[in-house]
Amino acid sequence: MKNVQVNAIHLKDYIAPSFLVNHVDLEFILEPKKTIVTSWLKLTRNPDVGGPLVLDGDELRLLSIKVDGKLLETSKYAQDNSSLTVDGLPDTCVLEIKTEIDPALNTQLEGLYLSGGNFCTQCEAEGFRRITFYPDRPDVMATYTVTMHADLKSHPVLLSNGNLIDQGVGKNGKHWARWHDPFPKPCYLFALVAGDLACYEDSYHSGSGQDVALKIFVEHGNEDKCAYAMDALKRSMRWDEERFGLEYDLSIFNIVAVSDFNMGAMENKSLNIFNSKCVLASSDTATDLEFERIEAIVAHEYFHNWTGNRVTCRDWFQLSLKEGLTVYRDQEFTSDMRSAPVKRIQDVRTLRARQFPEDAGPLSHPIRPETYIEINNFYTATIYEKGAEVIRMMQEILGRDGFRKGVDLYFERHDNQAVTCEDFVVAMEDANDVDLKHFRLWYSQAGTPEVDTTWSYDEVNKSFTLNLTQYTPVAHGQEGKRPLHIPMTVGLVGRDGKDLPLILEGEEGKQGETSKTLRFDQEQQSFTFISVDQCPVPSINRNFSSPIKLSTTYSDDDLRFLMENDSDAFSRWDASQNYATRLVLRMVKTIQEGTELEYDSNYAQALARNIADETLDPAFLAQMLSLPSIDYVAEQMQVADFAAVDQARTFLKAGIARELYEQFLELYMCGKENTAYSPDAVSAGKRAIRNVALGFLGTLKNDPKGLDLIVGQYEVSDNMTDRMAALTLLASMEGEVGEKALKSFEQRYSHDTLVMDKWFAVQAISKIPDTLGQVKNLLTHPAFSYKNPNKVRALIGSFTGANPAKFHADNGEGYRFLADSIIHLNGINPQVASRLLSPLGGWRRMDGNHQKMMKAELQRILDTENLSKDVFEVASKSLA
Ligand code: 0A1
Ligand code: ZN
Repeated sequence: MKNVQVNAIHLKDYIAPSFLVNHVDLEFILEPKKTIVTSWLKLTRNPDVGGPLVLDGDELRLLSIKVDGKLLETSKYAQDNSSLTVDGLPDTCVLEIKTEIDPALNTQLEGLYLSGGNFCTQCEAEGFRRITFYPDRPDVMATYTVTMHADLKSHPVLLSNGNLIDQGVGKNGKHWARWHDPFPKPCYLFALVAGDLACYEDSYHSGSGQDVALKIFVEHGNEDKCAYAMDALKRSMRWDEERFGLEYDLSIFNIVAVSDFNMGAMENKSLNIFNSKCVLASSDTATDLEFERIEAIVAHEYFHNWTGNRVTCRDWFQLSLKEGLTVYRDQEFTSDMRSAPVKRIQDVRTLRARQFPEDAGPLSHPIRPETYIEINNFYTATIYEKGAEVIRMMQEILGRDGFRKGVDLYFERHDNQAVTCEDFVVAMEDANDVDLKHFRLWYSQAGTPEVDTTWSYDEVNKSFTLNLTQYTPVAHGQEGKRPLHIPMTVGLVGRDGKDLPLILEGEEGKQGETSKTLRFDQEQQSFTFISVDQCPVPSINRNFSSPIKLSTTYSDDDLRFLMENDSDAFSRWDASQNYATRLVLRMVKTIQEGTELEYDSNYAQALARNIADETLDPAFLAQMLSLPSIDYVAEQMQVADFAAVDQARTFLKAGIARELYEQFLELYMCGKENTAYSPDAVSAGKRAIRNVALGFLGTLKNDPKGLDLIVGQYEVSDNMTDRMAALTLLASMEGEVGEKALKSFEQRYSHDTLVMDKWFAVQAISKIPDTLGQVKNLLTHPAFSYKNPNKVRALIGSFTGANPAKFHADNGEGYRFLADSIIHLNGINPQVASRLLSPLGGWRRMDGNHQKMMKAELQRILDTENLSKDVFEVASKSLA
């Protein structure tokens, strides 16, 4: 490591701020290379805490400081490269600070920067300190008045948080606007936008009769791609009133879409800033999945208005307080808008693909971490997705009404406060008069619990006993794991495929339930059901009631039985995944032993019975027919062998395609619709099943019919979902057919930067022999830029994160490519660089040869001059 100043922050060191800020006045004179920021902070000493005022600052040029209007002598303050300390201040005063910043040079995209010539900000987590000196911590909450001056011609739109209270035209072609936000907020929710933007407008009439002006600002020419996001916003506003009784609290709500953005979107008070990828959609440019994602992200950011903004986090260790809860809320919203089981399946797929590996690897941390070096590295699947699972378990334990009572009490107690995860759990406890002390362990203990199950049926006593054992593996830095309180939902499926009534021993009074949530909170526990008149197949962890890894003694027959009969859609799908994973792993062993692969047709037959079941929702059937990913299967191995998994999975897929050829053709033909494209869930489900069928047909080499269908679909489809599904298959075909399609796509969409991201990604995940060579060539394509996070993720991220068989190539060139990319990006955008790193952290699960190469690349990254904190933290933890 060279030139890195490492300073770990610990939760146990939390102390309240020495000064509070009651109000902030900000003035911006906006110029791309030289912006002058003046702040007037109305300060009050915090009576509980002594010490000087310490303000954070990063890459700021200090011009002057005044206290109550008087210039402060230089001896009264001290400055280093990250802070400004002012001693001897009166208990209340107004501190005036003038600074200069250079937005044009800001390639980190934190603080104030330029995107396509427009000024915009990103302050979470610690970007505000790159705008002005300030106590940049979420427990300092203030009201804001913001005045900005800019060139009228080039930057006609001037926006900030709250309400527009004044505006005018100045001299020399300048104009100005003043905004006031009446709600106290931490500075990470501050936002400013100045630019030349088109506006798509609508309005919302709230349940209590308030009118809210809704505006989406986009680059000129994109106005026709805002309708879906706007509709999603209005549905979110209505849903939050109906489900949680939460109304919007201002008369204006703005969304701005920018092309250069590190994440998906940001919930700044009343001025959400979005990655344009998460707003813009039309049938010709966005896939069904992207429409769904836009809906979810618009909802997520809107829901933050209460869970995050009105009640915020005391410190960044509490990040899951707002993120876990808000993800849970957006998941519930999507379930209500679309198919609940399909949504649950998609969320579990994400959790298993992203959070489980994180929790089993070197970056494992609890949903409330205890230490970090760079907070930007903690916007993780654990904080977000596992955090949402923890909230979901509370709702499972308390019931929907009990959960709602807890949420109501949380807002009653903590509105306009910065609080902790503990405060949320206490509100749940107090509102329901329950004790969740044991449950709290989910907040502090890292790792995915593993639950082993065995069962027995007592023919004589007609009882069924389920034995559960839990164990959480020792994760990085956390020894001595304790048993968790796991809500485990189970059912018993009878021979006729119907659920049996459940009577738990000792609870004879309760009858009629066919699903029951058991309280499993010890290392080992047995649960006996009585009056079970036949030997059932148990259905365990229904609807994924807890985020665990389940190991069972199911026979292949049991899994097929559940695949065809389980009334719980999630468990039915999970049985299918489980079975397919088993088959692929068996074949991997065969490949490794060098013997001939054999195809087992039982799985395809169980799928065939699902295809024949006309009661199934097409969107669900599409999930049933989608094999587990290469990563997921490899994750189940002691030593991952991606090449063998890829080979086995392809063999299985082709076998199924051959066996169910007629069914897939029929699914494809019958699902054809002649109506115009609509992004709604039902239509999307129909396209999903057709494209899954096409994917199977596409695995059959030398099948001209399948190829004709794919090429035909590429050429005639009227929407991006179908076009992209076909292009993905074609891009993995060597020779002219793939090249031709890629060329035509490039020509058709070269003007649309978001669509070009798809073009980059589809080539990065291709199976052709020299995918990496292709990716390297594309780095010099005029549409590619290292400065644009979407481009980097589409091309580099897709190759290293979504093409495991190529990334782990035996010659190590995939690893070298990733390390080179990270080293290059470290100097441009450390956040993006560090987020790309995770695939290298998986070295422990590889064989000795791959391990050596991966570790060498991590070391090469660590040896880089001027390594950012972001990259240093992830690389050093990955190697440790
Ligand atoms: N709070 C936003 C996401 C976000 C997080 C971090 C960022 O910079 C480090 C930017 C945005 C959300 O949950 O949507
Ligand atoms: Zn969020």
